[in-house]
Amino acid sequence: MLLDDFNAAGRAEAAAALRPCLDIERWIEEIVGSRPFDSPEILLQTAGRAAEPFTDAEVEAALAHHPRIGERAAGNSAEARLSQSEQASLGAPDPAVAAAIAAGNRSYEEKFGQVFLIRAAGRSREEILAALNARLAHTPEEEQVVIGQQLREIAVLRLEGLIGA
Ligand code: 2AL
Repeated sequence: MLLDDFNAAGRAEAAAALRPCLDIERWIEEIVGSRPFDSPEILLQTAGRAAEPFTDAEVEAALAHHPRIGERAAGNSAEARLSQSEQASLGAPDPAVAAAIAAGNRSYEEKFGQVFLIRAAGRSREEILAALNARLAHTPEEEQVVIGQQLREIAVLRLEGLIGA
C-alpha cells in the first residue's frame, strides 16, 4: 500500500492495514486520525510515538499475538506471515543456541508470566539470547518498559514494509 492510498483510504480500511502491525486500538485510532501524512518518515515517527505509554492491559493483549522466538506463528494471516518472515531473518539455528533460547523462554515465562518479546528483524540468534539473559535480571516494571519499546519497534518495521518506505 502506498502512502497516498493509506492517506485516502476509509477509516476501516486504514485501521485494517495497521492492525497486523500492532493490535492496540488506541494506537491504530491515533494514527488513522492523524492522516494525511506528508511523508513515510512522518507516518513512521507518529507510529513510534502514538498511544505512549501503552497500558499493561494493552501490552498483554498485543503480546498474545506473538509466538515465542524459535516457534513458528500458526496460520496464514498477514500477522502470522510477518512474524514468520521476521523469525526467518534469524537464519538456521545453531542447536545449542536454539536450546538456550528455549530454556531462557521458559525461565522468562516463569518469572514474568508472559512471552519474551524482542524485535527479531536485524538481530542474530546470539544477540537475542544475550538480550534474553540480560532481561531475565529485570524487575517486572523494568521489563514492561522494554516490552512496550519492542512492540513499537516491531510495529514500525512492519509499517515500513507495508507502505514500502
Ligand atoms: C517475535 C516475532 O514473531 N517477531 C518478532 O520480531 N518478535 N516474537 C517474539 N516472541 O519476540
